[in-house]
Amino acid sequence: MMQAVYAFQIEGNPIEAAVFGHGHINHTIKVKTDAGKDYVLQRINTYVFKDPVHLMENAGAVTKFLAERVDDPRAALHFIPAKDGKYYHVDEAGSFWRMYDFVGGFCLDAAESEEDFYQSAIAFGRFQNLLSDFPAETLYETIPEFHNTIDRYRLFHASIDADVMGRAADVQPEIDFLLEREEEMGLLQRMREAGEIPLRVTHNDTKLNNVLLDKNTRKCLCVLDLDTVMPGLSVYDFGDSIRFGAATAAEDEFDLSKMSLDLRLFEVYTMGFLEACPSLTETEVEMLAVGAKTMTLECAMRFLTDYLDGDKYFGVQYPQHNLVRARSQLKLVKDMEKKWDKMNEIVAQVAKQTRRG
Ligand code: GN1
Ligand code: MG
Repeated sequence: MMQAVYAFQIEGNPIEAAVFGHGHINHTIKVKTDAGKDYVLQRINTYVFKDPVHLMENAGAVTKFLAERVDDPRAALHFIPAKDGKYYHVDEAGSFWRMYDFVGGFCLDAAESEEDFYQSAIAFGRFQNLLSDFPAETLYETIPEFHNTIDRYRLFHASIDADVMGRAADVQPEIDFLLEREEEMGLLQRMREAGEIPLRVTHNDTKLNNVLLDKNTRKCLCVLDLDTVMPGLSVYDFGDSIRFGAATAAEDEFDLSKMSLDLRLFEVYTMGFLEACPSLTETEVEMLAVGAKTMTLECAMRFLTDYLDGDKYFGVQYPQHNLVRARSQLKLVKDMEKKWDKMNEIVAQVAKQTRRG
């Protein structure tokens, strides 16, 4: 690890290094130097991210673009180049490292107030808005077809047909529910192909815990974890935040009666997102609720596909874990269908308040 620290262009000499945060994917270390500087050093998980060079090119290009457009230097991650000028270092063991400035602040795993959730909406809306004239097509797809719902259905069909674990018969109601919505859930993808909604830079992991908040003001500073930054649709990012943050229960809640959509939180997030991202087109705004439903249903389908495949992608703590997750997400979809008109009314009303012309 020390070899990795010295590979980067740091100020001063390292005097302290300690494991930092509780990420499950990358290994993170905080480094202090005798010049009074703090850095974050990360080893990228190359099992999950097969193409770390392109991943870092994406992250480097996006953060550079952001840094040129914000006043507060803490509002964009600042990667430290290695001594060879690249934004990563490969050590003798083949491990892949990167480093960025540590600017303080904190992250939350769950919102403690509406204001916290609002701040995450501002952070992701601002991220989207600042990148609205970034050429999205120049970014690499770090995970190809990540939110191509039509392609996710193709994989789902293949898993049902293969039924390698013999689990399909027991989950027929869930399978039927998903298949009944196949046509409807391809809508965003078809709109994207027809050029009706623009290709954007998307974050793809728009959970509250990827937002850095200021210690003193508790306001958002910036968005973290740029590993899945890719070309995509703005409504995906909006939708995934709703799926995770506006739900009344955890993603793997067993008691389905606890799972529903909190309309107040939906409204709060919509307000923050639209205020911070005036560059969304009319059509994108009209599709926000569709984005929330699509991301939730797609996530349910990914969990169920993995359950049918024998739990190869998502980590599981018990044999039915992916099925429990799929069912909780499907319950959330059902609740969205019940509240569908209300969701769209909220979007229209917030749009009227926050957007002019
Ligand atoms: C995975 O592990 P985490 O929370 O960063 C997944 C997301 C899913 C999420 C569901 C790269 O994200 O797409 O929404 O699980 N990330 C990847 O909990 O597949
Ligand atoms: Mg993540």
